[in-house]
Amino acid sequence: SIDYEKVDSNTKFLIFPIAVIGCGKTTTALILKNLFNWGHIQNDDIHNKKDKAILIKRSLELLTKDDTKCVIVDRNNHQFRERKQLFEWVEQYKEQYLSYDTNIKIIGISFVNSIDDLDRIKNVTVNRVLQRGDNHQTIQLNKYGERKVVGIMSGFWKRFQPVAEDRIPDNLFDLLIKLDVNNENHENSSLINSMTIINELHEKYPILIPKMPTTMELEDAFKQSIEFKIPSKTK
Ligand code: IDP
Repeated sequence: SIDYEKVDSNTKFLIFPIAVIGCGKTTTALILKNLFNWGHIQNDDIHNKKDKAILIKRSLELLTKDDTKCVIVDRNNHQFRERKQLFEWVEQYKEQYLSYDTNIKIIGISFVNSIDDLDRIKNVTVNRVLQRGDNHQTIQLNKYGERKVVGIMSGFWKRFQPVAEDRIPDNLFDLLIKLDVNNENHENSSLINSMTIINELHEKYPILIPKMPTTMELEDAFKQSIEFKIPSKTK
């Protein structure tokens, strides 16, 4: 019989962030994509929201590629309800895309781990998002103005439900990695967070990351991701 828990060369991986706006989700995803050629699906790029499961369907579709072992599903997932949805959609659709003997491991990357954490990162994230300006698919400073942008961000703060590892849905993560946005030197938090993710994945799933990148490779990937500009405003 097939051991569905087994990790082997067929195993595929999905990464779900738990975050609020400005934590560095996209920057971190770009670093990982740059280093390992993983897939990256951004909720902000999906305009037709009629089929809500499209986020997971596209992620699963990317996973069908032979050379794509892992996909980062870039959405805030700041509430239990959203995280539960993602797990349900994977269950519901995985057989449409992947063969029955392909198992999927789901990794959570939690950028904010408690309400205290949330209070600590508000300043950093607001400053970053205001500095980001119009370099974003939907939340453009020019269009909304500062008050409205901070208003959108604070909506996420109010609804935020930190990860609760002992209950549904968060106990469904195969691995949960805790990150920090406002570390001593928040100038490079996305670099440090990427290192944490890579270290923990290398340790738990060497099949996914057999060899650690060098410090130089990491720093280059960070630099490129930080400097990344979206190609053009979405129409
Ligand atoms: P989000 O996807 O969580 O909303 P990002 O768009 O990745 O967050 O980051 C928000 C802004 O902060 C972007 O302008 C990004 O370049 C910047 N940023 C992300 N990580 C770092 C960091 O480690 N140091 C400095 N700026 C960062």
